[in-house]
Amino acid sequence: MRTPLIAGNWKMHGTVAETDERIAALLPRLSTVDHADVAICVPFTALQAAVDSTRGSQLGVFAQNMHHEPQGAFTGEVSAPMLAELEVGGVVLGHSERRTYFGETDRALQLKVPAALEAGLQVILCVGETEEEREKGDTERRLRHQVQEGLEKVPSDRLGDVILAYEPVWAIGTGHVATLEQAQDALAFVRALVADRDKEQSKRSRILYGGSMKPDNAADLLALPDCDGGLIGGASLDVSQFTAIVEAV
Ligand code: 3PY
Repeated sequence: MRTPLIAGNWKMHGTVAETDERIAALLPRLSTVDHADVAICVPFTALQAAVDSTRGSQLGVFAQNMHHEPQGAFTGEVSAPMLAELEVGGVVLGHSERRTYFGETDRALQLKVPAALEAGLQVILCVGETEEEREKGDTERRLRHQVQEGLEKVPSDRLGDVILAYEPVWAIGTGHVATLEQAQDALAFVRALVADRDKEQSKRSRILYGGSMKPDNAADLLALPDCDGGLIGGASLDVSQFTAIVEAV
């Protein structure tokens, strides 16, 4: 009932030329994929090229950040209507690298998530605990705070439109992956938090696992009852690895 989504988070990788090249290699490999949605999340400077070269294909294009205001004196920022104007399909919000290196707060995300939806963008809202929080037994408290704040201003009837990505911070870019039990517990907990707001909407919510997902662990993670896809870091830059993950759904 929920179409899985495999989204490649390219982070700060890819000139326009490299983006075109990678997409040209990817598209033929995805042409028979009808069991999952597939998207790439590219740097701002490559968005236009990615939109142009994926037009008419099944490959979606997401940005990796945006400001909550539609316009204004916010030097260096880009708004949701600006992304929508480029025909970008969605945006990743609250990735742990943005939280850690750029001070992105749950309060800021509370404004960004509804602003993105209002502009017609899909949203992947990332949540996840640090290693220290997990060791202290604070995982659920952290996830509760991030999910509740991030969704607070989303109208109830749109809750199921927000894609959530559970990404344990200690698994991002480290090669460490959550055990299947840790991942399923957290994914189910995230869904239960949406259900606290609206049970029916929580059945529509797509919840992804992110954090060192690779071809050799993807099938097991993607088979978890509450896993509706993956947000893929490093492996998404390699066309063969990314395709293998899509095929593992
Ligand atoms: C990773 O797997 O490293 C990610 O950051 C996915 O977003």
